Amino acid sequence: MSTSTSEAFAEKLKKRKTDGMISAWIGIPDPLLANFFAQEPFDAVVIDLQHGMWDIASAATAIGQVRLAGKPAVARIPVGDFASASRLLDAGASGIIAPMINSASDAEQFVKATKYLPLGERSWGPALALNYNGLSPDAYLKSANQLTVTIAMVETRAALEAIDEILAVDGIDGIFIGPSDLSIALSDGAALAPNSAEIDRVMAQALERCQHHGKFICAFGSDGVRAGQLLKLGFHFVIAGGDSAQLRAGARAAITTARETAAGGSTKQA
Ligand code: 3PY
Ligand code: MG
Repeated sequence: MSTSTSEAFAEKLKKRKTDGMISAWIGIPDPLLANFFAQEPFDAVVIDLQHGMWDIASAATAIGQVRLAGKPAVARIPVGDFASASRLLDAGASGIIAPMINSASDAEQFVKATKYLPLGERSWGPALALNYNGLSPDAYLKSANQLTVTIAMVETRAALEAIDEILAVDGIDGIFIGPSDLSIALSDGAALAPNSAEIDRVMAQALERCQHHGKFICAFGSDGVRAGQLLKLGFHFVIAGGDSAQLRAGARAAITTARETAAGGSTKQA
């Protein structure tokens, strides 16, 4: 169940053999919420430790809840918190997203924490990961670098300038565009415009650089429409809004339907 799905996930992304994955994105720090989102037809669930309010123990439990639901779990770490990156892999995450990777040197530090030798210097201790994937310690040591993905966020001017160097780092499997921070960076702090034409242009250029380097590309989409546009562009892994937005939209839709039905308008089931 969860084992093969979670392990196949990294392989599919690395080979870019996917029609485009859509992942949940969970910031509300409740492992059971992660389990509920994993029941929906998402291809993965991201646990966001950067802007979400997770601590490491609740995030580890959430990863278990996602795997219990048969889905791969990915974790986004806080800026520069590479120590947590290896702990979250130990807890069974199939991938780590690191924000604000601005140079080849940042990317190398990130790889050090997430890949075993010879690619990096990940330290040994994958107790929960072994419980979920059923591999022997030796088999896990030999395969973990392939079975997990190390994803660098590109969301600053410096990162855009260094994108080829970041993509060239052995062990960086793909990049993730953060359109909100990128829009703030490109406007020198004047605007939050993650869906602007300028961001679209940068997204297309980043996709082209990833194709050149044979690596995959992911991005945050604020809703389903934006996620669909990114998939159409050729992105391999996208977000269709975070948990709080999706929960509130669902609640709003139910209230609107109830009011319309009570008023004798639409009787359509939600
Ligand atoms: C961004 O858009 O900056 C992100 O980091 C997505 O959450
Ligand atoms: Mg960001």
